[in-house]
Amino acid sequence: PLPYPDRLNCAAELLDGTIGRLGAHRAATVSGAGTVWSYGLLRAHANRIAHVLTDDLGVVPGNRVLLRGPTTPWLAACWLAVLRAGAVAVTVLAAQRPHELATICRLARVRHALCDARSADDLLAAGIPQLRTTLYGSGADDDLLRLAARKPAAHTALATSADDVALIAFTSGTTGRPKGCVHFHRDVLAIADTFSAHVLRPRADDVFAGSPPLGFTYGLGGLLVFPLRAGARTLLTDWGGPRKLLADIGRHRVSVLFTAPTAYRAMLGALDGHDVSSLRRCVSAGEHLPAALWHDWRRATGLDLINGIGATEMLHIFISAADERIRPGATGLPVPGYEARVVGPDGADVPDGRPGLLAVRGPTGCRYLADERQRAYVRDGWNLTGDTYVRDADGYFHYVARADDMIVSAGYNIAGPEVEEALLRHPDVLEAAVVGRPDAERGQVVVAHVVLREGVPRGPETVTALREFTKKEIVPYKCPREIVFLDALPRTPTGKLQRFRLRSGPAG
Ligand code: 3SK
Repeated sequence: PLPYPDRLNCAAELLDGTIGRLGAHRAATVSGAGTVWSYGLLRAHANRIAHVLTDDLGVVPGNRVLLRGPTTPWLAACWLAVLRAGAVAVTVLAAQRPHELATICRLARVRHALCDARSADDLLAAGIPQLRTTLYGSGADDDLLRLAARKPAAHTALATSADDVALIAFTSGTTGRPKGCVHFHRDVLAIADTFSAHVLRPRADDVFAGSPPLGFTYGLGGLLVFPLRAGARTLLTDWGGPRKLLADIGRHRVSVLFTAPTAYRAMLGALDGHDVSSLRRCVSAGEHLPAALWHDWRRATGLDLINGIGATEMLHIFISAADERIRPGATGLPVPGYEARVVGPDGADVPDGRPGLLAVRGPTGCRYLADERQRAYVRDGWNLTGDTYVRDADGYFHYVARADDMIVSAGYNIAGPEVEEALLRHPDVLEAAVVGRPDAERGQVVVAHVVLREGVPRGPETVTALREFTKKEIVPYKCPREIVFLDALPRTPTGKLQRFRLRSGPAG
């Protein structure tokens, strides 16, 4: 167990703790426009906002506060303020629409919202009863930042318990029905003291950047919690595509990068003329990382991608590997502090080399907010993530597919990601998603959805070329029966593929 005291406020640890160890003057955040805040200034902003929350808005410990806005240092200051005040942060994505915001507020009993003025329309349009929304960045008299400017820079963070709720992170998974995942103050530090401390191993002189938003726990950990715990600097700006991220890496001398395989692939296609020599750690999570992409990134940059699997339910990454432990194509080993197994439907261990369900446990875990799906996710203290994995004889974990994405065709089990990897090795293929479509004769048939590189014709000659190609790469029974060309694959706002939409047809 991690040695946390009973009284613990993670936001105080991330600010006062880091300042106590390293001083208040070092740079903490950088905005997209290049404005740098020191740790001292970030704490002062968070403290002033905490005063507004408690003194002006009537927020009391345990109240849930919705946070919505683009990724900026102000959003980070609001998040820290909510936690310092002992309230609970419910950070949502800018892409979430009014009905989703209303559902989240209903499920989490949210009564207050702090919202960037640029993201206000959908929240106000949601017409959420009893929600008191305070805007920041509006310039109005009652703007949060105006109110905060009148408050003292000093504030004593509430002495929350290590097991008090710090945040509720919503996931709609890849299937649509939102679930709130409850995480405690100790969980926020635990992700920094496991994956970050033992696998990522950041330094105080690092500069973090990446694509996931703070409303996705991948971004919250990678771009806020880990850098603050390490006393490092973090660039807080929205994802603006591969070219912008590459330009930011050069401009801000970014050394630690958090993004997903799709973005690494897109960056490879846009690398020319960009200086990425400052990078030293590149983390890939959110989706399966094919071995071919790992090698392509290494060839182009000289850097070894640190693969990992995380989940909103677990808060962050629990299987990963860095440096000499990396095995391209494998996700890695359990992060120190976590245990992982591969089990059958009865919960018994499956022999190494055979596919089964991934089961993990460690300092963080799933606590769904009043949701019956908790029973299926946590069994006998093990979290069943919904992924099919194989563990090899050396203890490495290899991703096969999402458990509900296995295709059974004429009695054969086919993992969509293996077929996708084969397609992605073809130079004309930019993205691929493979699903099973019901078929009277075979049960299911393999259907590939492909995004082609610019300029490649979408005609039958490309279909034939891709089918011939995959037949040389994988056993023929796994090859797609049908290939559909799309402009883009359907994804969640956090970038995860929504296969269920492809199963019901490309327009589904
Ligand atoms: O959902 C994910 O894929 C994820 C990955 C890394 C860290 C956190 C999360 C939620």
